[in-house]
Amino acid sequence: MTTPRPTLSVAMIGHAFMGAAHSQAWRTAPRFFDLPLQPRMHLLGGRDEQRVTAAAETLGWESTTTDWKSAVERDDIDLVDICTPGDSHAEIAIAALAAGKHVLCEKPLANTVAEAEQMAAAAASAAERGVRAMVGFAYRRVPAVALARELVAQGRIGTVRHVRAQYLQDWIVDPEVPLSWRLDKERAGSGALGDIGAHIIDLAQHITGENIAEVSGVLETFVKERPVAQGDTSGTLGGGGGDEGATGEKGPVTVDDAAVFLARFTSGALGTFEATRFATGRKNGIRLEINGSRGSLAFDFEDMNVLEFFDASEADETAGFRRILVTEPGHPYVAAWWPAGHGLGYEHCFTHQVVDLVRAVADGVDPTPTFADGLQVQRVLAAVETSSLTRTWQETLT
Ligand code: SOE
Repeated sequence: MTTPRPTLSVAMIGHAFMGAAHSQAWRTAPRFFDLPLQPRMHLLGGRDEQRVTAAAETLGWESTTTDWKSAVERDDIDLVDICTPGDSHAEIAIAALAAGKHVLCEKPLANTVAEAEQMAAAAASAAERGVRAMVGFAYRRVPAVALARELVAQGRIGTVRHVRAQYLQDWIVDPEVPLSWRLDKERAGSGALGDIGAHIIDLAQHITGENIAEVSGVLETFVKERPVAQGDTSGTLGGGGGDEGATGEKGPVTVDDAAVFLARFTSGALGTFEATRFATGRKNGIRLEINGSRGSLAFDFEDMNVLEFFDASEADETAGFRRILVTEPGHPYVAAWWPAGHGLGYEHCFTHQVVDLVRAVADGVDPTPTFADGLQVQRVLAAVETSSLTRTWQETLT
């Protein structure tokens, strides 16, 4: 009979696409990884009682609430998982941290730098009380991405010279796709820039271990108004999955459809970044290529179990980008899953995120990415927006 592990009682606020991905992770993590704490999917928060009750049944949560403010104060909650649009991240996270609850907050951390600064300060203060906070840049936990970071840190590609990063989607190419929260600046803070550009900013900084110091960018909104959907559009990506139907009216798109920017890293390395929802045919194409003085790495999320590696020390006759199938038990996270060659998927990033969060809470250390990491990404986002408005280079560090 094994000794029962202490419980980590979780309240998750929000139950759309990210809520479903996080719920899968809370269900699965303790079944595939040896965790020091036993997550309890105790409370699911939402705005509509009928919807949150149905979601709790589907996603596996014990109870529900439509009042997140009281939820974060409850003694039977240890951790708050925030899966709501960006306009509520700051108020929920700051209240939860003040109440002594650990926090996992979806990306981007906030809708503004000011909010992100308040959140990072609240997290730093809470850490002094042993309360932990993580921002959910889950793609860091793709085994191939974790391997890339290890290889850069080992010096296998030498000094980083170039980072080429793209995040390509096409879910709103059709102008008839209705308005949803991701297309509303008040709710989302920005469009492709913050929603998917945040991911490649974080990945570039995480893999290289270097921060972006200055940027020059341009934002564009190709389709400036869209049908207004009736009912809830918080379903999966793009608002589908809700009960939206067109009302016949049109409303303004208040965010960018695409962001393209240049970056200079603190080391002097140069970056080119593209985040767009108009890459027709690309569904979730997260592509990074990092060129160094002794080699290169390349990754594409649409082929997510592979990392390409060019070792410049190899003789010309045999040199070339080799495809590393990142499914060996010695690769990050893989030993908990399947035999070599069977591969992992999108949902495994979120499971790995929960594993690392639970272990950090149990070990009494700050999980990464921290809210300070999230603030750095927020500064890059804001600098790109300012650069696009002023047509000037903008610094990103404090
Ligand atoms: C929409 O673009 C989205 O759902 C992002 O918000 C997620 O962070 C990304 O993982 C998938 O695409």
